[in-house]
Amino acid sequence: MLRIREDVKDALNSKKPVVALESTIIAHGMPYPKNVQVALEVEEIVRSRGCVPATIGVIKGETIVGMNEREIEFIGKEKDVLKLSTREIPLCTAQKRTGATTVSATAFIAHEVGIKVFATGGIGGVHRNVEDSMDVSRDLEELSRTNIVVVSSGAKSILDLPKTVEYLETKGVLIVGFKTDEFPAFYTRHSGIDIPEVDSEDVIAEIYREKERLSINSAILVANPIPEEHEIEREVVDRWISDALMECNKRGIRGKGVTPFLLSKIVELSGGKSLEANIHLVKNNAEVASKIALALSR
Ligand code: PSU
Ligand code: MN
Repeated sequence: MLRIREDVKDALNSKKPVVALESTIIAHGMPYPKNVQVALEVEEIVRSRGCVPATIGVIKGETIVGMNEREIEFIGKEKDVLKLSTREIPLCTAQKRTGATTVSATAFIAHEVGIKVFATGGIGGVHRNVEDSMDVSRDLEELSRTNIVVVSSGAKSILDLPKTVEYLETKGVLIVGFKTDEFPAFYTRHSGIDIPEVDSEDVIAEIYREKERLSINSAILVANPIPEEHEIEREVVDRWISDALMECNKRGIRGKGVTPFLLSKIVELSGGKSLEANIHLVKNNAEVASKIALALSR
């Protein structure tokens, strides 16, 4: 059971630009009602750039590509929403349940229907205590076998960023910095990790085409740093993160619960400051993703 919204279907048929958006950031990444408001504003940004937004999620067993306003409100408000990585899509649909799609599940579904560009906030990655937990996000594995462009502001330093970048290399995921030569660390523009820089959406479109010619079927991860004026100082972020991680360990939270717990704890510890930064970077990613989608449709 798959439903593609009419305007998304039309755009895909006529090779017009579409930008996929994930729903875990709505259901598990930001508090209600701000989450719904932001999701709708992000869609508006994509539209205003001449692209069609397609927010992806599962509602009562139906996989939806291009959720409408009512559905976005529902997934943002409802308490009993599963967090879906790719493997849990059938678990959710078979039982007619509601689930929000993470980067892995969104990329998978978007690619299935022919969408080439996907905007998000941050991707999952290798967790800091990976030696003990073996916690490596499914996002990385899915990006290694999905031919799609993902625009994100890097990954949060709740993760081990050097290991995350190494893992992506091992798995053959090309990372390019959009007007930066450093992998961005979500709230901050800098991580000290070098990546190749590209300076325009046209170059990214060309890289995508070259990759298709070579039949390399992995993702391009476009690392787009948070705009300078919304960046938060490194020391401040580090404090929130280490406090949040400590609380997470103390409560014995593991597995899928870790990322949502840390995100909401950081919002709490920062008095909402982290949320504001998060919103700005997501919007900025939607803009860049729209430009890339346009370049790919030319
Ligand atoms: N990082 C963020 N915000 C998010 C997520 C990650 O800064 O909302 C979400 C994304 O949906 C991502 C998922 O795909 O968390 C990764 O979860 P996990 O670490 O359990 O793989
Ligand atoms: Mn995990």
